[in-house]
Amino acid sequence: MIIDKAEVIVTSPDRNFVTLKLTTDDGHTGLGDATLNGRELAVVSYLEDHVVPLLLGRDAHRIEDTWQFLYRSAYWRRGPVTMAAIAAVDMALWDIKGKAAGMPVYQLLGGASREGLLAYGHASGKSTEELFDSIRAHQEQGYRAIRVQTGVPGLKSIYGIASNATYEGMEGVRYDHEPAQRGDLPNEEDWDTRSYLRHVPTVFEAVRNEFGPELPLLHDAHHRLTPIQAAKLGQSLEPYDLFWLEDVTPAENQEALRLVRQRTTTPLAIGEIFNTIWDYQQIVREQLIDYVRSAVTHTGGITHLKKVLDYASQYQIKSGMHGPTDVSPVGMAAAMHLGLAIHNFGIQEYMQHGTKTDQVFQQSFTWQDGFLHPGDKPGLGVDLDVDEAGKYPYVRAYLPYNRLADGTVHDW
Ligand code: GCO
Ligand code: MG
Repeated sequence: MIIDKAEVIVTSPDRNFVTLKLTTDDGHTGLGDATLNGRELAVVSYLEDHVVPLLLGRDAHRIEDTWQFLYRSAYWRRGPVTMAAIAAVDMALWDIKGKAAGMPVYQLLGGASREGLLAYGHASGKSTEELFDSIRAHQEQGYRAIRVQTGVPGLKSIYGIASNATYEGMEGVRYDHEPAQRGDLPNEEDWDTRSYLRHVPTVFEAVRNEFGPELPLLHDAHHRLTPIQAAKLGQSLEPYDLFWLEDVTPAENQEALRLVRQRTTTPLAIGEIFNTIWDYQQIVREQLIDYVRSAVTHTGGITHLKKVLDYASQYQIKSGMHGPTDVSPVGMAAAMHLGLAIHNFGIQEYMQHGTKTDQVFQQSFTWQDGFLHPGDKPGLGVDLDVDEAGKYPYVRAYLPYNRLADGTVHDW
């Protein structure tokens, strides 16, 4: 089973997606997600200019060997561009192997460890009233776990708030951060940590009073706090029993989480911008986190993320794979197969793709009563309609960024 064709397909149905399609000499095809939000074309070039020539003529069955070859032969290791490109190759090879075996990928990973994957969605509102409506709309959609983000008094715009509050069926809801502004330069947002730290606990108090103690609630601080501020937030949220508090400090400094950990029992999740097992080395060994947030797409594919999660499992740390709409349906399918197979699954983030995206990518997963399942089609279970994809050319898009009141750039 020799790889004899490798194509990189860029399409922008509701937002940009980069997909690698591999074809073997015996006619099997495999898809891999290589989407890196806001820097998509860097991965396209990495794949087309540097990886595709290395793939042609290789045995498609040799997944581990291909991974090690691409990783080690580059010499310049790691980083989001490299690891997204390797991830796409890895996913496409698992897809091919599944199709060749006539089995869904989760069977090749050891079979199902559960019936379905508990998933959480993103509720948000500028006001408490809007937030409550959004939580109810998510519950009607079947979500049994909900991330809560709100506006902060005095701030104009803030990460994670839907800019269009039409919640019925959630069709048309757009979050500030997705898709990144299309065809434009990045939006500038504002930030004030003290107002945020004062406001957020009052929101969670209101949500608990309205929705009761059972509903699993999550919150994302999006890398904005210092360790001491993060510790303070974790403490102030303890009465509201969060499922997790995400990305409290910037991801570069693993040690920052020590101080946070020593001072709060609020569970911590981190890792959506990590790309290798080495980014997790210290925080897993020292048990500084509870959930691994990496996406299959940004962490070297199924092969590598499985190693991260197996390592984490020794410390009772669970998965909480990243699943925003900038992970394509192919990347989401890979996450679902991996999540179904591993023992230490925690929760899956699930934001629904738009209708145009669903027309480009035909998917076999199911979403029922708050649980996802990748389906039983051989491989990953996703097909890409190339003609449909061709209708939507790439649109340059940036994520927003932050400045403090005095003009200083702050973590977004
Ligand atoms: C999340 C993330 C996303 C990121 C986005 C950037 O928890 O889902 O924080 O919303 O901001 O993936 O491209
Ligand atoms: Mg996040």
